[in-house]
Amino acid sequence: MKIPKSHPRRVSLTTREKIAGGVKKGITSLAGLAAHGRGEAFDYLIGEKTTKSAEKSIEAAAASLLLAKNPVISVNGNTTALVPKELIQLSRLLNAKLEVNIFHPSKHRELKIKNHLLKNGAKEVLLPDKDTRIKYLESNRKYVNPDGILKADVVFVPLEDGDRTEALIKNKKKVIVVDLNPLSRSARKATITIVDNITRAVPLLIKTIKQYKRFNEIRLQKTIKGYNHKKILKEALKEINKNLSKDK
Ligand code: PTJ
Repeated sequence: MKIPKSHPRRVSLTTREKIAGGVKKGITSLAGLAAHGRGEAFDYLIGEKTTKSAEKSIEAAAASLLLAKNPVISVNGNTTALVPKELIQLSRLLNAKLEVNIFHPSKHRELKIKNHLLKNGAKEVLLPDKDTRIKYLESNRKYVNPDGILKADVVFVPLEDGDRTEALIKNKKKVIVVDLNPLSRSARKATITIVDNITRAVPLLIKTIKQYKRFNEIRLQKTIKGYNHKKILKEALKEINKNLSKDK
């Protein structure tokens, strides 16, 4: 569908078209549409902009990814439909591997995701290995690649389910989540949570990493130490409250 440039809801509708396109291409699951709708509702509540608390999370995420020895970017059906080029750019900047990891099992969709990323310029995309698992997880997401998530010290997992976030943490990994819902289990369980739309968060993360690349380790560690997870989630909820009580 062609959305007129003048449409007041153009950004939101264009993003929705991308997700619908992901389903048509066989990249995004049908459940991914429902997840996107939930995200849209929370985006409305935060004012469809990157909030102050999200900016702080992005700074901590940038520092943590730059200090990581083996950072991995986990991709699924929604993120591949919405920000394929940006995820590839992020992986190049960090020298981080891209790994397909989906909740709704489908070998066919895993390959579609991989091929879509390759078509968009990725050099390499890892797939889960049926003989390699992480502990403490029952869902399809337990299967990982031995050269990717299994070895990773920091995993970037935009649009996550809470179970895997918890399992990755138990497997001694740092987990950076992007989730518009500050009340979700993934948001609560992650090491760092960015309460923002993936479509805004990833470009801003890229910009911040480019700036932080010149910082030394002490400076980056200081940024991470300044991040207070519980406080950030409280701030995100306050921002929603403030937004709701505004006179429109
Ligand atoms: O491709 P698969 O099989 O891995 O499936 C992907 C989904 C997203 C369907 C799967 O991971 C899933 O079921 O996720 P959940 O548990 O529904 O959680 C998705 C979370 O992402 C929800 O809390 C939404 O609010 C949030 N969300 C949705 N769209 C966005 C978002 N957060 C940031 N940016 C978005 N665009």
